[in-house]
Amino acid sequence: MILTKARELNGVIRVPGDKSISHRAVMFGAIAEGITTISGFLPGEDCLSTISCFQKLGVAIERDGEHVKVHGKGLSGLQEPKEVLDVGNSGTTIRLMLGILANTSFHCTVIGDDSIGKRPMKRVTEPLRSMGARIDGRANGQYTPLSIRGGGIQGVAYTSPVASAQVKSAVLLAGLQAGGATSVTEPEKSRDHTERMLRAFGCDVKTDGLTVTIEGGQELQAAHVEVPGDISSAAFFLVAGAIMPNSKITLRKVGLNPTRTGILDVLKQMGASIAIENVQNEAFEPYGDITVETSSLKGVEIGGALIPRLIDEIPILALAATQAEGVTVIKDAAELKVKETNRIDTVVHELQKLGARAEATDDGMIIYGKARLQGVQVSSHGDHRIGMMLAVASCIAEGETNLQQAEAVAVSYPNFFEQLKELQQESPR
Ligand code: SPQ
Repeated sequence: MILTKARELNGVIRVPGDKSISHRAVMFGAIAEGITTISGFLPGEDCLSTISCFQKLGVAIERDGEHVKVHGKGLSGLQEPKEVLDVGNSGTTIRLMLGILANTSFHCTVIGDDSIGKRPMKRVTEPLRSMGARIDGRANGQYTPLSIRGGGIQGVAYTSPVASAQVKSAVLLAGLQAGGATSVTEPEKSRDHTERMLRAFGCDVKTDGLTVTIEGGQELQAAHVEVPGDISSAAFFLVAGAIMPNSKITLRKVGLNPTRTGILDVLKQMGASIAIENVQNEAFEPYGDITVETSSLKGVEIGGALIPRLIDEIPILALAATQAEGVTVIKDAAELKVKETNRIDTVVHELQKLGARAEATDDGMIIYGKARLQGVQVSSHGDHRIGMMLAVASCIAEGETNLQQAEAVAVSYPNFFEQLKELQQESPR
């Protein structure tokens, strides 16, 4: 895809539904009693993989655009699939689904694309095995293909070495079906969509600091889920609006769950002009409208407990750092190495191609501002977030940027390029 430098970005848009919440709404609806309805569902490839896997497990799911109806089967109603369960590119689908399958008496084989084949699965297969699930797979259950036959699982008190919502959720979803209580303790707090949604489906889930506990044997009751906009998708336009001249962008109904809003904290600290309005707190996930305007940014240090609150936004924050005065240091983010790509290496490599000064470190990166970017051939490497970061970079880069594997953005943001174009065509403010 050939992208050219933009003059300014102006307008009001609604970003698509939150990916993490969309996945969970389908999965929890599938194992609940009754019919779950979802509005604002993200029709991205990852969430469509979740629908397809649960359909293969015998769940009737109807979708009309962003509206989804899930005919719940209850906790013990899933059926042995006749085909392999293919999660495509989605880490959330495979890890949470393994937790759900940990107590089924039947057999399943789970696969994904090349990227999924490189992502570590022991972080979930190990605790699930310790609960009694029988899981096998390549490299002793570290990589796909995985095969699972659950049944007879017992609660566990699990201390996770990583702050990961996928690990926490997999163990809690198994715990829901296990004998006794299950608790998960993490080193830092990861996103808490699973805990919030389980409560919305009628479950008792206790949170005490970094430990979450659930009693086995609870039934989920179908619910209506309204999915707010995805702050991880909004992040691309938040940075675009801040680094582009003469720009003002408003993003409507964006999820503001505090475990996800690290991007807002950091952009404000960098000096970005950001206003949040119309905040709604009654739903189980808060949301509001965010407006960003052209800003002068300065470098910052990002690490510690902030990292899980913005882990998926680091690629686009790195681009913001190339346009900030001074140095930005990102540390404690080794988890970036096991995402859709090694996001430390791909971000640094692609930004360097565009003329930025960036260095990879063991657990993050160092970026020196302020750089004048020059359009060249770049690649998403099949990683949706790298693709969108590079598309935003093309708006400020001189000349033409040739983005390879642009189609990867459909994983989480199918109408990204349309909205980017829309904002370029709005009349100046
Ligand atoms: O689903 P997947 O492929 O893992 O997607 C990513 C992303 O960038 O969209 C990570 F690559 O988001 C994860 C996120 O990094 C989604 C997620 C969730 O919904 O629970 C949690 C985070 O991963 P983790 O490993 O920290 O739990």
